[in-house]
Amino acid sequence: MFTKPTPAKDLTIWEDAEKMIEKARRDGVETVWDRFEQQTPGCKFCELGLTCKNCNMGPCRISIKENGKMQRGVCGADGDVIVARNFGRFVAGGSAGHSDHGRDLIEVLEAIVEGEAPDYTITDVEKLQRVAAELGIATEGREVMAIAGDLVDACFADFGSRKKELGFASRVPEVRKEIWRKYKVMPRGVDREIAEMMHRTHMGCDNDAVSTLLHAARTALADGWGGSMIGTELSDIIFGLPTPSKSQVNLGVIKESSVNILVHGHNPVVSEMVLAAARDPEMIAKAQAAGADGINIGGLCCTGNELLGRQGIPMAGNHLMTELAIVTGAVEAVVVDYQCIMPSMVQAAACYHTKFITTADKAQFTGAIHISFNTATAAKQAREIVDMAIEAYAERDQSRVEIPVAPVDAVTGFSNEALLNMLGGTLDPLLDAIKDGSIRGVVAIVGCNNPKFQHDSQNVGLAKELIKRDILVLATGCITTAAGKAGLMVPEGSEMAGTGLQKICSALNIPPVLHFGSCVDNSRVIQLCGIIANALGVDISDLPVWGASPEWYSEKAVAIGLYCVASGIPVQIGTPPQITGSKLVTDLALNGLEDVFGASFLVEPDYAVAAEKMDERIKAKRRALGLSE
Ligand code: SF4
Ligand code: MSK
Repeated sequence: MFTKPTPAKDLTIWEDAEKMIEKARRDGVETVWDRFEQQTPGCKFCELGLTCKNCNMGPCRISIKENGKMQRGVCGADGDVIVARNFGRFVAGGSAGHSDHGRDLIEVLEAIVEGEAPDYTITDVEKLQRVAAELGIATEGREVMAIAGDLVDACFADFGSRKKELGFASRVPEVRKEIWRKYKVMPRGVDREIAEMMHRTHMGCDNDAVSTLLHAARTALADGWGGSMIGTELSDIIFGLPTPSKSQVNLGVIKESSVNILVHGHNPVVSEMVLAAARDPEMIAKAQAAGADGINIGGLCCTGNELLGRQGIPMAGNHLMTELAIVTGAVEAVVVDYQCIMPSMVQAAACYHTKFITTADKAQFTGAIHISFNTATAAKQAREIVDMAIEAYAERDQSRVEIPVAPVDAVTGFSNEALLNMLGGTLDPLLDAIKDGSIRGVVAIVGCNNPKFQHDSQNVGLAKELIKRDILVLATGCITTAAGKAGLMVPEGSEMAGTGLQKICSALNIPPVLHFGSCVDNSRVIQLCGIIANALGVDISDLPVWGASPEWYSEKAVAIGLYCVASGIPVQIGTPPQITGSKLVTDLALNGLEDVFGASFLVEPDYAVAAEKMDERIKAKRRALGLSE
C-alpha cells in the first residue's frame, strides 16, 4: 500500500519552499522532509537520552519503567548520570563548533600580522584598538600590527589552560561573576572546558548528574563569552562592522540570467573572498562572455548572515531551504565552509549542473569538489571557484529552471555598535524606552529550523506575537530569512508591532525585528545584556529579556541556550533536548537552574503560549525593577 506524501503546504509556511518541494518531488530529489519521514518514529531510548555508548561494555540503555530490568548500565551508571553525560557531550559539541570557528579567525588575524595573508586586511582599526584595550593591551601610540599581534596572543591564551578567567569576563557584571565563582563555573579556557567535559563523561569519572550539568554550563559559558565572542569580534575587525543596509531575501534572489553562486556555512573567511572575486570586472566580463548578465552571490544560513550584515548580500534561504535552493535549477555553485551543511546537498547538486564546492579541510564531503582554502592564496582560489561557476553556467538546462517568487526587501546588519550609533552614541534612548515601556522587553530569537515543525511557523509566529506586545526582537541565524520574508525586517513591519515599539521604530526608522548576525553573533546579545545590566546597576537576570529558539536543531543551539541561561537570560525552546528520561535533569533544566543562575529553560512547542509565558516573566521583571508592566 502506498501512502501519499504530505502536502508541501503542510511542511512549510512559504510559497517559495512549497513550490520547490513540489519540484523536488517531480525532479526526483530527496529532501530533508522525505528523510525525516523515513526516520519516524525515532528510537524512544535515544529520544529520552537513556542510551549510552561511552564504552565497549555497552552500548547500554535504561528502562523508563521503575523497578523494571535495566535500571543501570553495565558499569552501574543510572539514568540520571547517562542523561547528564549525553547532554554534557552535546553541549561540548556545540561549544567546540563555535569556538573552533573563533580560533580560525584568530589564525587569519595572525596571518595578517605576519604578512602571510596578502588578500586580507584589518578593516576596522578603531574596533581593534577598542577590543585590545578592553583586554588590557596597550594601544596608545602603537602600530596597528603590533596591537593586532598582542590581540592574537590574548585570544589564543583564552583557548588554553593557564588562565583562571576568560578575557571577555571583563564584560560580565560583577554580581554575575560572583555567581559563577560560587558555583565554580567561571569559564577558564575554551579548549580546557570542552576537554574536561569529555573527560568527565568518560566511564568512571563524573557520576553525579548535577556536577556534570554545572560543568556543561561552564563549557557553554566558555563558548559564549570566549570562542563565539572572539569569532564575532575578530570578524568585525577583519571584515568590518555590520551596518544597516537594504537587502533582499527568499529564493527570488537567485537570478535566472546570472551566474548564481550561493555561499553556505558559518565563517566569512572564504565567502568574503568569493564575493570580492565575483565583483572583479574581469570575472564579470568572463560571465558575460559565457552568456550571463553577471555574477550573483546569494547567502544561505550563517555564512549568508555574515555577508548580509557586512556586505548587504541577499539571502536565498535558511537551514531547511538549502536543498531547495539547488532545486531551482539555477545555481551554478554552492560554496561551503562548515556547520549546518546537509550532506545531502551533494546528491541534490548532482541532480542538476550545480558544483558543490567544499573549502575547509575539517569539513569535507564525499562526492564534492574540494578546494583546500588557504589564507596565503585566498584570492587566487576564490577566482578558481568563480571560474568553475562560470563554466557550469554553460551546462545549465534552462528548461529545468524555476525561480518560484519575487524577492522581498529587508533591512539588515545591526550590531551593538550600529545600535549605539543610531541612538546618538549613547544607550540612554534605549534605556529610556525600556523604562517608559515603549519597549517592554527584548527577546533574541536564534532561528534554526527543524522538520519537526512546519518550517518557520514557530519562528515567525513567535516574532509576530512578541512585537505585538512591544517586545523588541533581535534575530540571529536562520530566523533572519524567515523574519525578512514575513515583512518584519523593514521599518514598515512595525505596523505589526504594538504602539510603543511602533513609535520607537518610526523615530529611528528601524524594523521591529533587528538582524543581529549569525548564530555565533549571539555573543553580541549577551554583551548587550551585560552593558544594559551594568548601566542599570543590576544583574543580567534582573532584565526583562529572553532568548528563544523555537525550531532549534543543533548542538550549537543548545550551547547558546545554556550560556544564555547561565548568564541570567531565560530561554524558550520548542522541543526538549534528549534529557527527558531523567526527572532530575529535566527538573533542573526547567526549574532548578533558576535557583542557581536566576534563569532556566522553558520548553513550549506552541509559539502563542510561549509568548504569553515569556510576557508574564517580562512583566514580573519590570515590576521588580519598579517599571510599569
Ligand atoms: Fe554502558 Fe556504562 Fe559503558 Fe555507558 S559507560 S556504555 S552505561 S557500561
Ligand atoms: S546556521 S545553528 S541552523 S541558526 Fe547558524 Fe541556522 Fe541554527 Fe545552523
